Amino acid sequence: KLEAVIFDLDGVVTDTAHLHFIAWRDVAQEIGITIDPVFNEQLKGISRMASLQRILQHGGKAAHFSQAECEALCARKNNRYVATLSSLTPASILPGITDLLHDLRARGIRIGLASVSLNAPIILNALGITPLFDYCADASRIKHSKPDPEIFLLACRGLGVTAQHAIGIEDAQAGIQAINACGMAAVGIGDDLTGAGLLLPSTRELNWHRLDAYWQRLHS
Ligand code: G16
Ligand code: MG
Repeated sequence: KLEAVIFDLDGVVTDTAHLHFIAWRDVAQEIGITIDPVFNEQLKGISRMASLQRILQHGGKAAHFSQAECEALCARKNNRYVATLSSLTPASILPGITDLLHDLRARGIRIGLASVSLNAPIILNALGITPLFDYCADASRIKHSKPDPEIFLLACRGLGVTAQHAIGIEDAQAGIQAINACGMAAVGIGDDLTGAGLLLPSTRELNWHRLDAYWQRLHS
């Protein structure tokens, strides 16, 4: 029986990926590294410090910055990013998500959030949907970002469900890997993801009926 649905935040509930990209692009530019939207795909679901490490590597500057300098660069990126979050309103929720959240609640299916973003609580508040989530995994409590399953397992534990009774929804390849690694059923949002049992081009196609049909198909 399906007991819970666990959502990724960035790219599934709202499109903060673009805001992360703008902030990283500007900080990278200041240290002489250029990043583009294709490279940005690799930063989805990856923690702040891990993102910086990938950017430095990409620019061939991995050994150029001390730990303290890296922390300062992360702080600079986060300040820029957080400043852009004030643009988020309930209208920033991706299509289909609000209806799905209400349909899940009406059916008694528990709702969780598995975002490695330390800013997730601010974002849910800005979107006005904090009360719709039964449990949000606290990103400050995990050691490994996606593709490690840690954040999804933490969400399952917080919801009081086992991974075998839950569906995870992700837009990043690292996120799909994390869902599969804990034995949950994976729903992918996007067109070039591998390993998702159900792949939908956008959240517009995401609804209770499709999730239910997917679950029935897996368990028949
Ligand atoms: C999100 C984004 C990542 C970002 C991470 C950490 O993960 O996809 O690009 O680096 O959060 O965010 P912050 O710097 O706000 O702590 P997720 O798990 O929501 O896809
Ligand atoms: Mg995402």
